[in-house]
Amino acid sequence: MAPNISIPTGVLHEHDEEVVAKAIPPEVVKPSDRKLKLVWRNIIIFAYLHTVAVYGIYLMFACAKIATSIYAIILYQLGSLGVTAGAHRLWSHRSYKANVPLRIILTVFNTMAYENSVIEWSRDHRVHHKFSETDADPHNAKRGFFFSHVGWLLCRKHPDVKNKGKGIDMSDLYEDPILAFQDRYYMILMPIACFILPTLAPMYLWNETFVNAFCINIFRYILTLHATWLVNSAAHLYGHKPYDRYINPSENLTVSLLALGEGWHNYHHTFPWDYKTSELGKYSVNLSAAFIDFFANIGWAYDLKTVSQDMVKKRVLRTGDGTHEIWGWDDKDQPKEDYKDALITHRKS
Ligand code: ST9
Ligand code: ZN
Ligand code: ZN
Repeated sequence: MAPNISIPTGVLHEHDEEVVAKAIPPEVVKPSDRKLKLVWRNIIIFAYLHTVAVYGIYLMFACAKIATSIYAIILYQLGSLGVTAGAHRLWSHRSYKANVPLRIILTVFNTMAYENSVIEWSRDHRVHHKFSETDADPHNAKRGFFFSHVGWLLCRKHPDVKNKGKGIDMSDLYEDPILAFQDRYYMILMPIACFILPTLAPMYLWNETFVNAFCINIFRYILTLHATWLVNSAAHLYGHKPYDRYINPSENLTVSLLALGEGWHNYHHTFPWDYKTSELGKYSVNLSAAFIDFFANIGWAYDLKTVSQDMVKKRVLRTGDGTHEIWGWDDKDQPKEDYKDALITHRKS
């Protein structure tokens, strides 16, 4: 059931200096706070993983069994679903509810993706939505493509992330025993689910070599990471803004294809409670919605939240950039009154 009120996304309008000044009190933001405190452990680990991943790509074409590559692609999809349908849509945004078996499946998938525990991931993500594009946003896209893509994982967080993040309510997730279990035993569960079992399975099931199985699995992991990170970087920088032209998040098809439907980011930041994270019901560009709909059909997912067409239309006309495919500025079928209303709002803003 769609709620009939618009939830503030916490997004600041670039032009609104007063709002920005209120959100980031001058005493909190000092130029020195942005000084990078590099975490060399992470830099070295990511450099190593990327080198192995590149070798994994070579092995896929040079000597690995085809089954190993197909298996890696399937694991990429399953792990990604643990992030998109799990950590993101179910747990960070509560955009639908899931029964215990589905929550267990999603937690297993999520652990295969190693993007930190659901509780840690969701805390950062709730902070990201509430303080988007400010220093309190863990991957503040105003600090550039590299920082929002991966740089933020290679240095200490800005003090604002921790200070303002303290105010985020996470009690709903701590109360879920499945998530509490994952969080508590993460450093045991994650290596097993993300690295050990995915490497052993091809070796035992179809006699793949250790090197092939290991390197191709690392490639699968790095691919999942980059697909996810692109939502923070590319989808915050490039694309149209049919729903809200005042925010950075944009509609990005390439990111949607790689990230199983998570690149429709202008829509998502405007209507974060929609389980589809997009207006589009097309499963080809939103595999995560297909997954949730499937489980809704068998009764494992329920109370799916979405947004009424009327609410979308009003928002498009009030704050969109004119690129919406139905209610954009150059649509011949659009009633003249709609143009008039929209232009008046345009002038006011
Ligand atoms: C990874 C995550 O890759 C990727 C997330 C991307 C999110 C994308 C979202 C886009 C939308 C959804 C689309 C999904 C698409 C999926 C597509 C799939 C194909 N609030 O963190 P620490 C406090 S992970 C409140 O250590 P440092 C807190 O007290 C990759 N408080 O900060 C905390 O203590 P505790 C693998 C906060 O020391 C304490 O600070 N993982 C918050 O500055 C210390 O926290 C890695 O590589 C907050 N938000 O270190 C690990 N944050 O936790 C990488 C912190 O005890 N991480 N506090 O409560 C690290 O090594 C470190 O976090 C660090 C920062 C070095 C980056
Ligand atoms: Zn979100
Ligand atoms: Zn975002």
